[in-house]
Amino acid sequence: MPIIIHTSDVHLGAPLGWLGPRAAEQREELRRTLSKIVDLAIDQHADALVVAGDLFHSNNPSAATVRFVLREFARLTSESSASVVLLPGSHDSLGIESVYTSYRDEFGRLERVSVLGLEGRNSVAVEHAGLKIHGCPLGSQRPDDSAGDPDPDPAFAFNVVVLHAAAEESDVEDGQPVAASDLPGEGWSYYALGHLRSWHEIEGVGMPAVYPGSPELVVMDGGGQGHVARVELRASGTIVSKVRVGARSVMEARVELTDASDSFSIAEQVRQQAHSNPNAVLRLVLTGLTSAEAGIDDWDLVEELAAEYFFVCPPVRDYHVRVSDEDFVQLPERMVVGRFARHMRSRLEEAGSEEERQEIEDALQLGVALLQGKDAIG
Ligand SMILES: [Mn+2]
Repeated sequence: MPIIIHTSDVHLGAPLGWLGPRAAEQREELRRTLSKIVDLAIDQHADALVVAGDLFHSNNPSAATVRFVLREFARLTSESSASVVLLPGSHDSLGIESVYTSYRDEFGRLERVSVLGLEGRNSVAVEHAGLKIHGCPLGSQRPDDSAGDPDPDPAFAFNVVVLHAAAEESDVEDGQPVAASDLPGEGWSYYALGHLRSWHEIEGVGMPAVYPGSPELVVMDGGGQGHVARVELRASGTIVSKVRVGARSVMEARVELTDASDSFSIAEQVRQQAHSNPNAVLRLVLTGLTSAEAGIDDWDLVEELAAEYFFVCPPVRDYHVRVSDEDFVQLPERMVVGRFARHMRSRLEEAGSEEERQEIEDALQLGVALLQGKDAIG
């Protein structure tokens, strides 16, 4: 029975600047992940490795990154009978500037490695497995928009279609899964989808339709990344298993600041929610109310925790600054700090939006700290 390893959205060469000092290490991890996927395809005696778009983060990856990919695919095809089927995505889309066009000869020299959409190729036959893999390039990748959806080839026992797409109407940056009704019709054994960063299965298609998501962490979101799909095509039906290949995970801690006195005690609360883990990216959400005088220093908190996780993201500030009369007793009106605080409080009362309110609260807290001579900026 044919076996496919299906991945997408590897985003090799992504700058990953949001990871600050760990970015280079994570870029290396993305490469290591591709090697792990190749290892998996070899171990599983896969008939095909399908990449459903965005193997590269852009159409200008470094030459070293492209050479690495070519080397890994050469290793796969020499150590196994697998074919490699690549669909250009939205980041590495087809066109004159495409990485697949720039390195056309290099990809062309590799046996059993095909780029769908290049040179008019819209399907790849894996004869010994009775398998045909069809590409469905979208939008500008499609040479002729009226070309329509591909049709399964009845000469093959198994037909698989590869798509890189999200739902057209979506207010989420990453996109929503396509609707079952937007997928090409009947006769398919499997829909190999790409474009979403997290694992998604589409219901109601009749056959499995799966977004494996990025095999390793590239953006900060729900943490549904880190998997590939192992797809076994049987006459009785298609069986999909979710295989973990990613090294990093995402952890979230929500800390209530109301009774917290300093970053040390906040860090203690964080540790209770998210046990230290050198492979985890920690997302911190600070909630509750803090006094104008508390001067919670995000940076102190991040430093306090940094050594215990792969990376600690700058905290999401979901807290509010309390300006009760009790607090104002501490800030006498005859002093600049008192007048500043009162001025900011009246502005708070007039704030027109939540965003404006947040800004004034930040200014109030920072200003009070500065006027009291604290090293507020760190
Ligand atoms: Mn994409």
